[in-house]
Amino acid sequence: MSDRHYTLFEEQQQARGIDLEAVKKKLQKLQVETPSWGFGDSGTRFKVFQQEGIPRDPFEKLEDAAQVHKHTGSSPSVAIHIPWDKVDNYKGLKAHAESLGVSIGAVNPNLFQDDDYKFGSLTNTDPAIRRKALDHLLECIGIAREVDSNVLSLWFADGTNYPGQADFRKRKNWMLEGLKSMYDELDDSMRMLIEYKFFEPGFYHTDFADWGMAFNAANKLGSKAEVLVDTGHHPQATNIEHIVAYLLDEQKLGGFHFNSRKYADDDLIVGAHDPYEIFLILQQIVQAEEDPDPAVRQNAENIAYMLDQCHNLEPKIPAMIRSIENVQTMYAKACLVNLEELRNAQEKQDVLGAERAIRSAFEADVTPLLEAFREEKGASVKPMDAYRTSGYGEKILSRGKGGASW
Ligand code: AOS
Ligand code: ZN
Ligand code: ZN
Ligand code: ZN
Repeated sequence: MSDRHYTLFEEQQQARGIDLEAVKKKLQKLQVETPSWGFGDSGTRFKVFQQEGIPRDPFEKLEDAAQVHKHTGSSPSVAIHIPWDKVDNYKGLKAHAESLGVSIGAVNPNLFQDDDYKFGSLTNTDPAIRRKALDHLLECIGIAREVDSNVLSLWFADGTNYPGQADFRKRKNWMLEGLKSMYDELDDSMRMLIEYKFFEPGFYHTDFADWGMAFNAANKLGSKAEVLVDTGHHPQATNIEHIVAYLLDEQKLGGFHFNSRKYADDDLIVGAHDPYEIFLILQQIVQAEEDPDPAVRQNAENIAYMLDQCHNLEPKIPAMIRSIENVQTMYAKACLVNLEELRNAQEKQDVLGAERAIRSAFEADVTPLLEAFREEKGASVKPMDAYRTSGYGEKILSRGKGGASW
């Protein structure tokens, strides 16, 4: 790329000891999955606003997701949710994805929208309901096989509202027992990611309330079970990058659900409210990618990055494009930290020097780098503009209102 902005940027980074070619190589490998449910209508408990042009079936969701990848170059797979994306022929769904230049990623079971699960799924006191929940998990393993996916993302709405409502310890053991039965059915290439969330829909307790509980279960299950960090699932002020570093060091960081939160599990556009937080999370991963320990490096390479967002007011496809761009931006910045400078400052206990090593990377304008990277990748240099002028947004209006919703 001969653009003078890029050349200038490259010189500036060289002077900071950063090799931009190496950064571009890392960017090439970045893959952030979009969620099929994020293309459907969604809302709050007060109202689901219907938008025009919403996909009417899982096939159209994949078509919309393919647009995001086409323009950003970094979202080649799509997570599906069963039964929201239930079809008669999963091989056909997989083929449709491939014809669009994407693939099917994580399979997400649904253990929260059936009346039977009112008082818990795998943690229900009724063994027949626990069995039903397990059967659904096993069904999802079968679907994963058909669509050639290696990831099962597990989120349990299981929890309670009042003290005394249920026996914490019994539920802990039922949960583990169910997960163990699922674990035993996984293929060798598969892994199950255990997501935690500190509240909601249970407001008094949730069975996987934090990373420690998910981590403990994953450890007991074995190497095919790992922790999924949803950035929206922590109390205010939680140091998520610390959790990330800890899990990487234990080789138990399975994946992410990226999104932004202000108050609760808001599922807003990642990087929209606190870009520094997502930068700091990704910076821990960049450090792990360069770790002397091959096991830590391997964990960092195998993280399943996913968005888990619902765009209630804004149009869905541009919101996904913006989100992927935000991750690209923050990852690029994270790669601009001079790790040697950081280490030296840490060794010397130079607090401000270390903090500057981190912050100076965040402050860089990486636009020239991202544009060069996308051009080389064959994506759109300016994804949002390219989508807007592509005519796709107008074309899908013929789908009308009343498309898929969660
Ligand atoms: C719920 O709060 C979680 O973030 C889940 O990951 C959930 O599975 C996802 O929103 C789709 O149901
Ligand atoms: Zn109120
Ligand atoms: Zn999530
Ligand atoms: Zn959530």
